Amino acid sequence: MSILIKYGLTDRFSNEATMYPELSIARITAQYRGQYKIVTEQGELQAEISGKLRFETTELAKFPTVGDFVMVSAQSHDSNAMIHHVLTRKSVFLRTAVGVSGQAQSVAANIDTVFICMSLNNNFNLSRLERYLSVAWDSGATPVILLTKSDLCEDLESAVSEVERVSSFSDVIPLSAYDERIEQKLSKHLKSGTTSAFIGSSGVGKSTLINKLLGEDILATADIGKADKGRHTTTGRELFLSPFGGVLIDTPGMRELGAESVDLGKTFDDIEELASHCKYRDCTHTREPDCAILAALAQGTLDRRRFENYCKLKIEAGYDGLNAKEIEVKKLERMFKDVGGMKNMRRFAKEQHKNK
Ligand SMILES: Nc1nc2c(ncn2[C@@H]2O[C@H](COP(=O)(O)OP(=O)(O)O)[C@@H](O)[C@H]2O)c(=O)[nH]1
Ligand SMILES: [Mg+2]
Ligand SMILES: [Zn+2]
Repeated sequence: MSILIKYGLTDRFSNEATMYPELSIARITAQYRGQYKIVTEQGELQAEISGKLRFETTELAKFPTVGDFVMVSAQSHDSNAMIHHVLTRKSVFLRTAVGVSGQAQSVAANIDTVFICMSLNNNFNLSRLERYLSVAWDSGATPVILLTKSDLCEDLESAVSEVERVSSFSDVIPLSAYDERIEQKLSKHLKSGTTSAFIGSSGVGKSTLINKLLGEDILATADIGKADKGRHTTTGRELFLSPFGGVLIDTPGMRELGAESVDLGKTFDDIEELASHCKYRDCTHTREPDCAILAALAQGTLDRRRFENYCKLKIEAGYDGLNAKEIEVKKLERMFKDVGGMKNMRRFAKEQHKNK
């Protein structure tokens, strides 16, 4: 099998690549200080962005990132390969850049599955989980919930059912790093050629799990600390091929991912469905007569904590009082805040539409 197919190359990218017959296709496997590591059919190479691509890339989020498929020209003897184009992304995780612009910056691209990791001891928090789910659905990847450190949980069954109640569209998988054959528990989601990212608070066991799935201790975990400097600590900027199939990415914590762009409809489908039964279309669910949400809260069929978290995320994302269409526009505006503005936004909206 071709190397790149193992690394997740699909027809969608191969077809787009035919637009650049003079260049070769590659996937970015790591990024560090303006330098990239890429994998091509010929193996691993160092690469950098061509001057033209750098000049033409006006939005931070469009710069090549880990997971991108790119078009490169081969290196001439002892110089780096050049990245000339980024192929259209299937999904992307964004975070707001620190510093001047506040523009979104991409963390990882072309992820199929995002494993949201929450540990079953002190990290268990349904509101935080709902937040992760909202960001994950918005990225274009499919979230799967991993309840880690199951060895530390006394009542696994009720923990799992509590989580299932707030995540109707996602698989929920409890596991422990001490389990035999973790790869089998995740086999449905770790197919060869698929890319998975692990997100979750620091300390929940992401790196430990990824090491198990890689069959060797490649990533630094909390246990190793400073004693072993050889291990990778640059998490989030590197992807790895698992011997069990699939490509794995460790990503930075949620504090960095932010909740500026979220998909609440998928995470809170029950609430949005209820709201559609309110008498007034612009019901604020605070005091209106015939409000389906207030009724459900009073009856106890809708959990108050969940509803309050929904409202909080809506406000945080700036979606409060907006309908679905207005939210889409808002997301686009934010992406192009201080760059090409409306013109870029329309072009992007068109591309998105074409890719659907
Ligand atoms: N009891 C228990 N501890 C675990 C498990 N997985 C990881 N840990 C411990 O949790 C700590 C944090 O793990 P780490 O993989 O560095 O977490 P990360 O920050 O999410 O990458 C380490 O001390 C691990 O040994 C597990 O399944 N059970
Ligand atoms: Mg880690
Ligand atoms: Zn209402």
